[in-house]
Amino acid sequence: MGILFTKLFSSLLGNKEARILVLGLDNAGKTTILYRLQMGEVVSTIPTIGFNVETVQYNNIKFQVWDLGGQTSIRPYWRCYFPNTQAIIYVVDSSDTDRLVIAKEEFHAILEEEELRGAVVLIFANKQDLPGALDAAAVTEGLELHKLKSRQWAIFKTSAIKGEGLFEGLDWLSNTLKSGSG
Ligand SMILES: Nc1nc2c(ncn2[C@@H]2O[C@H](COP(=O)(O)OP(=O)(O)OP(=O)(O)O)[C@@H](O)[C@H]2O)c(=O)[nH]1
Ligand SMILES: [Mg+2]
Repeated sequence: MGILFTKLFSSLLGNKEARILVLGLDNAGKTTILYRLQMGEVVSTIPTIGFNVETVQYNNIKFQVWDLGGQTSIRPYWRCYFPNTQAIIYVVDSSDTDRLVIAKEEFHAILEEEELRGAVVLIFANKQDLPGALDAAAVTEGLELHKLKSRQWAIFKTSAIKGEGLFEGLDWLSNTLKSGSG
């Protein structure tokens, strides 16, 4: 009851809440992105075992952002977090061309999950500051984004280290979530 009223009042005030999962292979930059969004700073990270969760208030939306560890042995646990998710931020290390195929396979496996059928997808082609980083078109091709059907998605070039592209992506996400029914 209490939660229902809180939700009702916040939607009357124009405040929405959204549960977001940040997924991607290990070392893609997920944790760096989470804290860049939340604190506006680059923090030093260690590989995530489990998750970090923070609230990011942006454009009248309260994003509850879950950053999950991306190591091979941890990826099977991602699905525990799928229920009630409105959006996925999928982070790719654009300089890690060797593992782009694995990144693609994990990406399409996630999107086959029934629980994520309604989730919108924001892709961050991260680490654009590194030499040899693939551009958005090459990452689009590598992830085979043309295969996405009946799904709202967008890709942005980012550098979490330089703080570039992240809020442009969040703008797209907030506009897309606001225009949806949820
Ligand atoms: N050059 C560069 N390095 C980055 C960028 N984003 C993250 N990194 C670095 O990449 C390394 C891994 O970043 P994390 O944020 O810990 O990666 P993660 O995706 O959370 O990794 P897991 O927790 O293991 O899944 C760190 O050394 C970061 O400083 C970026 O945009 N450019
Ligand atoms: Mg991490």
